Amino acid sequence: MKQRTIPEIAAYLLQNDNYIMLTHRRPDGDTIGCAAALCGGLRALGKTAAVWENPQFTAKFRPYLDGLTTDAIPEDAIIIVVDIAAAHLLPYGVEDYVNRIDLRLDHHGRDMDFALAGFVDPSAAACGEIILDLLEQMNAPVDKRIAEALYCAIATDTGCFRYSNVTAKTLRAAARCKDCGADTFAVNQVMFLTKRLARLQLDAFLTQTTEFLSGGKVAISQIPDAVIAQFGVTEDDIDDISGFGREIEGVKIGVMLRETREGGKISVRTAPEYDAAAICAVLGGGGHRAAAGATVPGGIAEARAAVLRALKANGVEL
Ligand SMILES: [Mn+2]
Repeated sequence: MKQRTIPEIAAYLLQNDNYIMLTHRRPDGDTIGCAAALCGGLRALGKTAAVWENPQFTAKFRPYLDGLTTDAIPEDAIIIVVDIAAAHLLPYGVEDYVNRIDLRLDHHGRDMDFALAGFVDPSAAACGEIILDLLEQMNAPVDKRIAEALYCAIATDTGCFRYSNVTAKTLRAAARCKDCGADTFAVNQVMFLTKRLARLQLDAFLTQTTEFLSGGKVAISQIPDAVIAQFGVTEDDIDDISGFGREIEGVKIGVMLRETREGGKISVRTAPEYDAAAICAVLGGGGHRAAAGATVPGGIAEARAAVLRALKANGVEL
């Protein structure tokens, strides 16, 4: 990927037209907020733009996407990926586009061969910070709707500004969203202050089944698909579940194991003295220092064995 500057990308977007935004597999608030905001901003500038209809979009984020999505990718469209850390995280249905991604806007400093050109800034807590800079560079009008999409992106990727990835720039970006009319309380209410009973039942299950190792420093939690079915939890209920173990007092490394179609999914959340990305790198995964993930062949048992191996490889005594 050729690294460009924000002004270069702004000039490119202003000169060209016909844009399709792609969001990542199992889309979260950051990728969706970024796609919605960039799409809205480009349209406000008179451009043709749409967000590709990711088959995994969920109900919670649907309001941000209303009227912006398309099922089609025109032959001559310029394809932009937002918050997609690696080629294998392209959404289901567009895997074939892997070698024709024109522009990547992201804050994950990995898989740097992915996309032809773009801007990757690993110091940004959320990709939403980058999109806000880009929209302002283009002099795109940031209205209430765009501001709320960006606020959602930034707030969800920072656990509502509680995580170690938050910088002064992150907080300033949130303030700019508020200046532009974002109803931050309304977004927070949906994203952070509301839980379905099914989620609390899952929390109760995890409370009883989480395994503690290394004198309580390491917590390993497992969510088999059968448990998801039993409680009727949806992806929206558990989009922040990876942080479950790490929130327990004394836990420095919280691990969440789940079953996916690709295999056993491992999510790792760490205290500042440990590096989640390095732990997951042992298993071919990656992410940020405080939050990272990997997927290994097999199911939860294989994922558990793999993460124990990765922890040992990182000097964690079990
Ligand atoms: Mn992100």
